[in-house]
Amino acid sequence: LIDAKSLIAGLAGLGVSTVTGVPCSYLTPVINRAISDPGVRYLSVTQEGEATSIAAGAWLGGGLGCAISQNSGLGNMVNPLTSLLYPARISAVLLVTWRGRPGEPDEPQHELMGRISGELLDLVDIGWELLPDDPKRLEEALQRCRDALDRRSLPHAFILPKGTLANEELTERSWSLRTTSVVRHGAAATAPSRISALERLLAELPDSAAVVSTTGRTSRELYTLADREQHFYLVGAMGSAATVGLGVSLHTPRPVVVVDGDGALLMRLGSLAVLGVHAPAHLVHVVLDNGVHDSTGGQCTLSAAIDVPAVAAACGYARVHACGDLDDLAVALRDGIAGGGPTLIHLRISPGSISGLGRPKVTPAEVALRFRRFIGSPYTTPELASSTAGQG
Ligand SMILES: Cc1ncc(C[n+]2csc(CCOP(=O)(O)OP(=O)(O)O)c2C)c(N)n1
Repeated sequence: LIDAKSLIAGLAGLGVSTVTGVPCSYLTPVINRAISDPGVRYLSVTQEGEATSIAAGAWLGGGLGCAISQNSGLGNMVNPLTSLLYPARISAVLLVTWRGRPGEPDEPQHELMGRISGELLDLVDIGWELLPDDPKRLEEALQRCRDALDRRSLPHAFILPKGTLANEELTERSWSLRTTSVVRHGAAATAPSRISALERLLAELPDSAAVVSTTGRTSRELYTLADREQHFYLVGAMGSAATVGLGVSLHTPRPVVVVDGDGALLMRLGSLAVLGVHAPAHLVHVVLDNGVHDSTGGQCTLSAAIDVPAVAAACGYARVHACGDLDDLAVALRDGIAGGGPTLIHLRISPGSISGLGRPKVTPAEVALRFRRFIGSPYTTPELASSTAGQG
């Protein structure tokens, strides 16, 4: 048996700053330890795909994420693994349990995944090995993981068989309900276009702010308006922009502005709960709601029937603005950038895009690397800058 304390210390030694996931009984000791261990931050989420994109955000923010999952959650991880971490060459550690190991009695729902877990990781080009149950071999396994992360800049996985970890007590605080009232700015006669909303957003943001934009035309329009090192364009991983932004935001005092679509937001509605509860104070989540999947031909999303700002407020976002026009957007952005968030800004926009829309010429891996460098570059909070002004 290995103890969870050594495992967490070993992961922290690899540079893991954030551990995040959904429990599995095989993982109980490691989660119980991660929750209380001062060496890492643990984030409970609603779904393993969120854990994967938070881990991606942790790397983009200059740290390293470890996403933990029962192997039945591998399916939930596949989308961000294949369409975000793989193309952007983002390192992460995965800790995946091995329910349904062939030859071990287990529940019927684990049989098939138990048989294919290793092959599934092979298929999605993720290196892996069994987590050793012998403390002496743990160090070597962690060293191999470090080498793999350095060599490939992709996720590397440990598969955790039953009974690998010694028991660990659970000390956890519970969450309390926090709801906010929505600031409703009033409806506009005509909804602005996405490009004009993005133009206004760029005009309002301080240069220190990082921007994470959702897949499809939002990222393409943002890129067309201005291609800057502080932009991270999601090329895939629909619905993951907010959790990527959360992972980034945990690693930097900079404002992090997520630009989302209504279809993408609704695809991962659980993320609103994750952001509301973990409450990144400098994260501003802007939802440009055109009511349709504009990028794929304009089919309706469900958003016309959903009060997105009310959902965000019920999930614990600290500030929520329902905007009617671009001036409201500017007011709400200034409010969000000031901190005290997370802030959700909802703006109804008109469907459609500009003609001659470009696609990023920089590769996702280049975008990721320069974004990570940007986050790590010197940053002084505006308050600090003014208080030290004149000191030469
Ligand atoms: C998992 C997944 N399903 C479907 C798609 C195809 N897809 C790309 S963009 C998009 C529409 C996104 O809609 P929304 O977030 O409302 O943004 P809009 O296109 O309206 O700007 C879809 C369905 C995808 N990229 N990933």
